[in-house]
Amino acid sequence: MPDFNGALFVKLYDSFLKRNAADYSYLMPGRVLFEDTLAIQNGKTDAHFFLRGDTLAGGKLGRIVAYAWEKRDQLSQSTGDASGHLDSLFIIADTLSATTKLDSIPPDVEIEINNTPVSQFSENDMYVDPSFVMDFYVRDEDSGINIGHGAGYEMTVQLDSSQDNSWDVTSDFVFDTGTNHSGHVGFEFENLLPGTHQILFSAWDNSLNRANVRVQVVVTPKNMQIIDPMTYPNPAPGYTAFTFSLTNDAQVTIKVYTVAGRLIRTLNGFASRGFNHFPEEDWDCTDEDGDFLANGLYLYKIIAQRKRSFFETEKENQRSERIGRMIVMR
Ligand SMILES: [Ca+2]
Repeated sequence: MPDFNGALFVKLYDSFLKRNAADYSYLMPGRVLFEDTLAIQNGKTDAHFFLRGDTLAGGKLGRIVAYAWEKRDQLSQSTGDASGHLDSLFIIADTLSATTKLDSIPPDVEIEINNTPVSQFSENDMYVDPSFVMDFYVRDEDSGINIGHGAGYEMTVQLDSSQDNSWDVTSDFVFDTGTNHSGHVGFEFENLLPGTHQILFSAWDNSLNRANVRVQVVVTPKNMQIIDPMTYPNPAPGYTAFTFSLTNDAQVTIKVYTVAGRLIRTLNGFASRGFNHFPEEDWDCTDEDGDFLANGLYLYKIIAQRKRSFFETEKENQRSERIGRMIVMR
């Protein structure tokens, strides 16, 4: 049909293999060698793909199935969908052919987290909520991306180098239309524990070169908390520091008051998730005018405002305050 324009889904299977059991024989279906959605222009399409001969079962019972649908606009009349299949394909590895270019370069992988390319934010910004989506865009110029070589050559996502947290995503991989050289796969992480996580994505090309791409993310809990606020030393002999732990990296403000409630000093800075000694070089117990505080009891308030992750807008539960007492005794 020369006026047919649309798309063709095509799937090629390796040959059925005859297996013999004790008193009967049966046919094992062949695995998928190639699968793609191709653009049809004026009734024609073509596909090129790469298979390694030594991974083929081979035989006389290969199959190809195809389904075509038309790209319709509302004004033109549809010529309808079409489907077809071909059995008994002869599948054989051409081991004599040496025309294939040697490919020793693994696929190139680009990663997005919640639709933002990882390359677009600095390492300090790799903060994510406990649930997030990653997309892996894979490209291989020479031999194309491998989705059909079976055990040992899967496309995988692995969390924290754990075999128990390794997922085969090969069947979710989608080629870009009309090529087996590029495509992408998405993966959703749900409710990861707060803290640092390593994510490893692996993909093979058809010459069996493997790309391993690692990303480190820091999962932050939703609620900002200040834990165990204290001063040390206390009483302060003329210097002291505020110590506390945080559930998230935060902008920190510490306000020091007299017992009558008069604000006499404000300290600002950043503090990290985990234990903090603030300020790093201690505070010399001076007020805003640079005068030493008189001996006695003081109150302080620590305010931590969570550093927002790259993706989120300001939320109420990202701020926490704690009040404490300290004594100056020189
Ligand atoms: Ca390659």
